[in-house]
Amino acid sequence: MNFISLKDIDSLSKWVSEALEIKKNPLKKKKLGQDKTLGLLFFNPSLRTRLSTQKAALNLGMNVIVMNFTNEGWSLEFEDGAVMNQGATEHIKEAAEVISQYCDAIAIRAFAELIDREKDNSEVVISGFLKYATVPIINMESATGHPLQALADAITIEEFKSNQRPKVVLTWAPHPKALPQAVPNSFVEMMQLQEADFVSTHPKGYELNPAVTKDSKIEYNQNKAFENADFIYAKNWSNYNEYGKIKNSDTNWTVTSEKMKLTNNAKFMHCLPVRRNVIVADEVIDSNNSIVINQANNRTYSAQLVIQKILQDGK
Ligand code: AN0
Ligand code: CP
Repeated sequence: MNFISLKDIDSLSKWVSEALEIKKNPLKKKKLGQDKTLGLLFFNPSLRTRLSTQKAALNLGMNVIVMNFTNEGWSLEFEDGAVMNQGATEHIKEAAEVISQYCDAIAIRAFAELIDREKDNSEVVISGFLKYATVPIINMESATGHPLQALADAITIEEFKSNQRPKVVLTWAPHPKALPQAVPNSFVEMMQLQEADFVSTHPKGYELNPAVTKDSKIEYNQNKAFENADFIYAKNWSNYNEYGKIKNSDTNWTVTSEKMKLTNNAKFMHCLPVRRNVIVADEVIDSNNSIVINQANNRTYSAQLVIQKILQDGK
C-alpha cells in the first residue's frame, strides 16, 4: 500500500472517523510499529509535516530516521539511461533500493519546481521512488498534491461544521513568491469527496489544472463567493496556465475582517506557513474563528491513520 494522492482513500468519511478515533487515544496502537522504521526524506523545507509525521510514527511505536536532501545528501539523478557527467552524483535506482533496506516505509517531500509543467505533472521524484523502492511510499507534498494536508483539513471541517452541508470556500490570496498548486489541488480533490457547497474563488486566469477541478464551482468575485460561507480556506498558488508565474499580486484578495463579515461567521483555515497581512490580516488569523492551529494539530492524526494502515497492510 502507498499513499500518494486522494485516490488512495477508499472512503473519506470512514477515514475521517477513524482518524477522530485515533485522536481520542493516540497511543492505543503503540505496539503496532515496534521495531519498524519510517524514513522521512525532505527535498524541501518543512515544519508541520516533518514534526507531525514523526510524532505520528512515534505514537505507533516506530523508529524514525530523517534525511534532508536540501543541503545534505547527494543530488539525485531521476532519468533512466542518463549519462551522469553533470551535477547529479547518485541515481534514484541505487538510492531508493538502498533506503528501502533501512526503512519499512518511506515518506517523501518533493515540491513542484514550477519551471516545466509536464515535468512537474509527471511527479519525477515520487515516481522514481515508486519505481525503485521496495517498501511503501507516503507523499508528504509532491509536485501536484499534498494529501496528508487535505486529510487533516477534512478531519478539521468534520470537527467544526455545524450543518451537514457546509459552504466551503477556497480563496486564492496574494503572495510574494511563486508557490505550487499542490495544496489547493488536494483540497479541491478532497472537497469533491464531501457533502458540501464547495466554491473556489481566484482571479481570472488562475484556474487550477482542469483535470483536478473537473466541474467544481468557480466564482471570480471573491465577495460574492464569501457570502454565507461556513469555512474560508485561504491559499496562494502560482499560475497554472502561465506555469509558475505570478500574474497577480492584488492585495484586495487578502482575507480581512471586512470580508469575513460577508460570511456566515465562517471559520478561517490555512495549511500554514502563512504570511500575515499578505494572505490574511492579523485580525482574522488572531480571531476566535481562526482554526489554523487545530488544523495543524490534525496533521498528526492524518499521518497516524495513513501509517497505521500501511503497517496493518504489511501484516
Ligand atoms: C508550500 C506550498 O505552498 O506548497 C508548502 C505549504 C504546506 N508553501 C510555501 O512554500 C510557503
Ligand atoms: N502545512 C504544511 O505542510 O506545513 P510544512 O510545510 O511546515 O510542513
